[in-house]
Amino acid sequence: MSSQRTVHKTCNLCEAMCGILIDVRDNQVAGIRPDPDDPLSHGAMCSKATALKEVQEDPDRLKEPVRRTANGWRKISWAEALGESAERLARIQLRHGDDAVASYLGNPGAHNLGIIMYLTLLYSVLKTRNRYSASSLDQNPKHASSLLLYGNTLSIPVPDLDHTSFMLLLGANPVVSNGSLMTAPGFLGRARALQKRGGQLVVVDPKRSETAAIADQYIPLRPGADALLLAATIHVVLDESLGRASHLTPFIDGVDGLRAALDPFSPETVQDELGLTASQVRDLARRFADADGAVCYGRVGTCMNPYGTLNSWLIDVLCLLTGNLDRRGGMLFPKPAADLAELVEQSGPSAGFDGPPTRVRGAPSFNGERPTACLAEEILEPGDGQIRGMVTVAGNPCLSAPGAVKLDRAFASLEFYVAVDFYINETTQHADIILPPMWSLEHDNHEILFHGFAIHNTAKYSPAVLEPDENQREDWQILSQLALGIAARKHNNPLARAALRLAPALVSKPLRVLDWAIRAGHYGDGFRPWKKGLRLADLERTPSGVDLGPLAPRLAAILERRQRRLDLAPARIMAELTRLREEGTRTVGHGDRDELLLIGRRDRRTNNSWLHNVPSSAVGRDRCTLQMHPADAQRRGLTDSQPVELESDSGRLQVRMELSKALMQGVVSLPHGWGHTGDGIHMQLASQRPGVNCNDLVGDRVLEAVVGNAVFNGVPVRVRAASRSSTG
Ligand SMILES: Nc1nc2c(c(=O)[nH]1)N[C@H]1C(S)=C(S)[C@@H](COP(=O)(O)OP(=O)(O)OC[C@H]3O[C@@H](n4cnc5c(=O)[nH]c(N)nc54)[C@H](O)[C@@H]3O)O[C@H]1N2
Ligand SMILES: Nc1nc2c(c(=O)[nH]1)N[C@H]1C(S)=C(S)[C@@H](COP(=O)(O)OP(=O)(O)OC[C@H]3O[C@@H](n4cnc5c(=O)[nH]c(N)nc54)[C@H](O)[C@@H]3O)O[C@H]1N2
Ligand code: SF4
Ligand SMILES: [Mo]
Repeated sequence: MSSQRTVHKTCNLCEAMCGILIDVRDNQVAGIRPDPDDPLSHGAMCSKATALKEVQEDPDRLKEPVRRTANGWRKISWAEALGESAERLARIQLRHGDDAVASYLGNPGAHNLGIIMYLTLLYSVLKTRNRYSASSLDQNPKHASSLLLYGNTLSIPVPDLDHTSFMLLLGANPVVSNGSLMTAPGFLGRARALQKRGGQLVVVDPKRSETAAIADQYIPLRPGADALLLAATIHVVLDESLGRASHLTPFIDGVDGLRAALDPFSPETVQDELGLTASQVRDLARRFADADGAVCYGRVGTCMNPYGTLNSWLIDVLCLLTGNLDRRGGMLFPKPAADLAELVEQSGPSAGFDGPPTRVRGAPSFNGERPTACLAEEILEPGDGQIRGMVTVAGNPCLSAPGAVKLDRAFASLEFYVAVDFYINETTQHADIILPPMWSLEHDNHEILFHGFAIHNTAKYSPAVLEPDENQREDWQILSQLALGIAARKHNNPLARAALRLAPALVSKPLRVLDWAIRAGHYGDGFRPWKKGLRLADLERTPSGVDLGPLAPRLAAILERRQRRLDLAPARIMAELTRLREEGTRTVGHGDRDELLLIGRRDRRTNNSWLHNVPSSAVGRDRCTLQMHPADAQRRGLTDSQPVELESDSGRLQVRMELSKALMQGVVSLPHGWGHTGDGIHMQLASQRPGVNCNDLVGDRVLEAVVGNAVFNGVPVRVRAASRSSTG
């Protein structure tokens, strides 16, 4: 590589997929700038992009495998690290059965083509039913709703943000998060453009969030009440015949069943519980139905919720009934160059809802995975199928998952644990061996998942920026070698040995496999060399990305191909509506007058739990504070900046107060991803500003009903002045 150059890259830190230009001098990052020519992001970039360089240069980042010993961490060779990890995991499985080893995949895995491709190999070797991931913390309800409606967990419609004239947004704060399951770089600019062309943004949230602050209308809603609001809104659409026929009408079944199930949810009936007047709901429904192109979008606030799947489903059905599904300006299905939804479909039917329930409490599994909120008990509870060995990849569940204290104890008790990660953090501190992969600047990539959720069709190749050290490995190399090593030990017979000797030669670089996926995809040549079609080489030749055009209606064709109809009265959803009628939305609270409901928040400079060790995020005011409305504070005699004690049924912690009128009364907010305490972690900057872990307060008992998603929001807490001023 020459000593001075500029590389076109896609930032992999969040789902927005901003195109960036990285100036490189002497194999170091000299600067990071937005790429104005990227056909998706058009020069959008946030300040967090700096962290790409900072993680690269972080002295705490591991580059070689380490082993935990009585005298601290010791560097070991890759051969030793991989060999011993394979040996120990295989031994546990041979002795105690396949389920005795679990895997957990964290959020950054979704951005890493190598992980997406080769984790499957590891899964196929481990054959364990104890598979867990961050998906059951944040988005399985949406995947479940898509499976119910469209027959594929990855067929998720996204807002046609650049053409819509009405956006109803629930439980998301894209001005800060930059969007999720909606890849829309530069959300703020796009929202302003929507308003400029006469459109409206309406935000429903317990907090006047940064997104609500720019909205045309802000509707404060108690945590967990979305299902009631959505049910009542659709009730109005059906009751007032506001629905619109569309090209999808011939595909719809079950409207009468839905109408009957929604009967108890008229705005007049639910208004007291909802906390909004019937006329507010009717007005919202009418404006949504009247708009020339409307989108309804809900994210983590609607998923991390006892009614997550129901919410996600009602959101799509509201769009469908008002003629806003699969139309310009409404919700549309992206058409990516390498279509993961179709690749997954071709590899066989999804495990969907059919997996066996969990061993200890019989919670549902979904899509071949068990709820991460059940992980701790599956490790701690003795018996057949108890987890004794663990592989984590790009995850930090001991901070990120509910019941964090218990999970920490569970991880500490494991017989053997190997982590694929480059930080020694709250979770990986418990590992016996850590296998650190290269950082994203050191390898090439293609955001195969998030192109599938993008609001404009593009395809981009993201090359390596810097030369790695000779001894570094990529995630896919680590995962494939670990998988083959385990297979060799589990299937120790001559035939398997011969096959496994050949196997490493068959393991291809992920980007080579991607080329096949692109050629087989919507824009490819279908492997007919005489036909012109998109290839990986075209992406490489167009460094800012290939523009594949705006999203366009395609659901009817998808449904025809899948021989599917749109069922508006599936049993699982009907059962949820019955539960909503019988139990209401106050399932999480105790009705204690002193109680407040805890919700989460995100901060511009961080990313979940793992960007607190870079200088740009470790500056400025304390961001791990408890936000509370001044009236709630006054009632308790609390003041700004005061240390308070926060207690839930699951735990207790001390934190500093921050008065904020943005919150509804009765609701308090604490960010997640903090709590970098203890001697075990090796993240110097993060340890200096540890904050507290809100998941010490979030218990693991309450689950979303259909898929067992974690319920982080609406947790009842009690707050009082701290007895001593020792806060996190
Ligand atoms: N209370 C509460 N809890 C929450 C949330 C909330 O809103 N409230 N949000 C939830 C959400 S949405 C999510 S997604 C989860 C996230 O939960 P997790 O995915 O479990 O945790 P992260 O904090 O994202 O940790 C990511 C880990 O991946 C490592 N990593 C980064 N890049 C790479 C890579 O390229 N390869 C490998 N192998 N490792 C890498 C980092 O070092 C870090 O250890 O947290 C959830 N927890
Ligand atoms: N800067 C930054 N960006 C991130 C991340 C980060 O940690 N930091 N994390 C990334 C990840 S993994 C994800 S999944 C996305 C998430 O992206 P978003 O879904 O946009 O998540 P949040 O920003 O947490 O916004 C959730 C909103 O839901 C509200 N809320 C809470 N409970 C309820 C409820 O019951 N009903 C309703 N209607 N609203 C509720 C909260 O007040 C908050 O405003 O962000 C990604 N981007
Ligand atoms: S918005 Fe997300 S993708 Fe864009 S620069 Fe910021 S962190 Fe990176
Ligand atoms: Mo997430």
